Amino acid sequence: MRAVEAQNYSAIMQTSTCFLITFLSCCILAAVGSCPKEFANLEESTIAHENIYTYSNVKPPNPTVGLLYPRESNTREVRSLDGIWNLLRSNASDPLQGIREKWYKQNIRATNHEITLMPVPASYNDVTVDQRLRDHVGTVWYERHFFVPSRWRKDRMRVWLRFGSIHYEAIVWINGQTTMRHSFGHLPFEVEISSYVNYGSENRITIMVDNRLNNRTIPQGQVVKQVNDNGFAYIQTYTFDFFNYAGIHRSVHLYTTPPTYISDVELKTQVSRNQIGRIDYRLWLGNAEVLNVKSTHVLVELLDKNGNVAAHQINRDIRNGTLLVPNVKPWWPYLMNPDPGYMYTLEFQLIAEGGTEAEPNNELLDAYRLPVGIRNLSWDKDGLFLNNKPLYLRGFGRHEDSDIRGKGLDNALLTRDFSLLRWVGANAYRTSHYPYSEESMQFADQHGIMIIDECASVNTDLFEPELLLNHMSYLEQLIHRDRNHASVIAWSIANEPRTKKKAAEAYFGALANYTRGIAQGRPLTAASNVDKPSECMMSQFLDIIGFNRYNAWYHNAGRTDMIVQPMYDEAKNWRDRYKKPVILFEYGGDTIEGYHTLPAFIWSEEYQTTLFSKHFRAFDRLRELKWFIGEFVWNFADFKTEQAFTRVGGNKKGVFTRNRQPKDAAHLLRKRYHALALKLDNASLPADLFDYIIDWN
Ligand code: BDP
Repeated sequence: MRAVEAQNYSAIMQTSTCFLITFLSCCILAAVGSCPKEFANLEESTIAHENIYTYSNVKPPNPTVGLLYPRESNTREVRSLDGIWNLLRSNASDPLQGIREKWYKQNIRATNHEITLMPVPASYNDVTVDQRLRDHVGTVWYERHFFVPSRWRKDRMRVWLRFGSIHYEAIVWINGQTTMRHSFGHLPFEVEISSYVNYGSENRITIMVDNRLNNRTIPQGQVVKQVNDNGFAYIQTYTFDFFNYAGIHRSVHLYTTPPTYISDVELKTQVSRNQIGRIDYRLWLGNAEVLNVKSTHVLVELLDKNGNVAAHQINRDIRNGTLLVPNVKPWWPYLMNPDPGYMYTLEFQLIAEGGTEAEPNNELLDAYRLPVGIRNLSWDKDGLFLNNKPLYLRGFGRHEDSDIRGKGLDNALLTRDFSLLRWVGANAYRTSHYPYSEESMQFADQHGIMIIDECASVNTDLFEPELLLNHMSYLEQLIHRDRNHASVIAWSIANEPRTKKKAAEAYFGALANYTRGIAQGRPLTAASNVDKPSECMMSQFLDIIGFNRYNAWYHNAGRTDMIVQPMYDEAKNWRDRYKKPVILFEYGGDTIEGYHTLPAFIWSEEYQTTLFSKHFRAFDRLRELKWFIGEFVWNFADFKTEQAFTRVGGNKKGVFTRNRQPKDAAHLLRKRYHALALKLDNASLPADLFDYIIDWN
């Protein structure tokens, strides 16, 4: 019954969405390029109720261009549009009401519907006390006004509008005109709005945000219609274990570029044994057609932490180059070197040459500067190496999650989290289960925290070709966004997809093949949760085998005497099957802070501590085998989930509470992580690691 209704609803939605797409496509095409690709001649056969596809007609997505993080320079201005916006919730049974009634054509207050003041960035769900907003399924509308100075037109500036991320689908209007559409959460998108804005006066931005998930979205979900006390309600169902927050989650920026500008930068770095750093760069230019290439050059300057020039170059090739850095200070992870996270600033200046040789009169066309860490990354069948040293990763799976803001970017929280990561001695985390903010990636670079960068494919099932296209596109946008971060050491292409299914094999074969081609010198990994490695249809395509395993929790709950041997055997089974480096991406157990039991009992602080300690024993036996390259606790902090009888106030597997205070296990983990740093990299221990007990001498 539920499934049938879900289909009906999705049919209605697809029809109305088709209408919407047709209506909008003409307006949008100019701004965002071509329409999504169709799948011609889909090859399909059905085996035992499971659709098996070959995917041979799925064409890879077009590469993303642009989207440099907005930074001020002497040719660019950046303004924040963060703050308080107006929010209007559409009727849940009529998500397209605002489109029909053209809410984007006027101030939304003129619609006479109830308006809520809403902070940006933030998830809208938990900010107010309105349950309808918390549990809303469908569209909401955001609106605010902003000024554009007339100076920008006078100076022939291009004006860009950039979103750090919106959940999920977003359509953006400026002064009532459609400018763009983007469908993935957790990723940035932008559009040039120079021809849409009124200079020297007020402008209006209206955004429709749709939080619905279906079989073809990343991640997947289903909307079902269910009878309730008032008739019926639409419910968003999903299998992933975190609350489906929605809204404008990251910052909104208005920024300018000159008419001819640096639109994109790609960096690859290396460190040679004789301490020479190498940066290979590629530049993309906007409006470069007007340039007289013969009389244009790029001035490249690398500044060290103190602002001194470490290397510089004048390059007549304005698209590619190599910069050599003598006596380089390589980027090192936290506790692998006394000065971890060393970041240079790399500046590109695009210069048009004028005047005469005797009296040159050069014009600066554009300047863009970005931080860069210089390091080597490599891997083989036995390990992962940074600056040629083997890595052992100690860290967490995490979530972007906090009280009230939900998944909204919060710099205070970010600062606290990195402070805790360093306190606990972690050197890595996985961005489970979606890309984290660009600001957090910058923090990771600066703190020397290594990142397994995961895309938003969680519990993927129903492996349709259109899903594959979206999945590829998602990874392409993620890799494009994060390729220049020294901290990124691997791409995770999925978490716990249903890889026992036969259909998963061709799907992940095609996905890994595509992703490897754009991987920018990083290995591919993913988190599998199948019991038997031989049954995983995905792991054969990966460079690093990742698995999640909950011994003494989902397996043998209450039995902390059933951890050491099973854990050892399971990791070994993965190794024996795939002959690749192996990492444990998740282990742990829910723990109520302040709940104590002796002897240890499930859900108590003692139980979490014992469970961890038993795992450490297994990890140490595994570490001796060299190919076991990391241990990640699930989870860094408690986080909100959907309402379920298995979750009391959310998932409580955090080592820290949702409010970022330590549980008992945090102190134990801290001792382990710092001890590992001492043992493996000779790091010094924090003075307060062990409390004084007695003078043993
Ligand atoms: C794992 C999932 C993770 C969940 C965790 C749990 O990867 O998202 O939160 O289980 O149940 O399987 O705590």
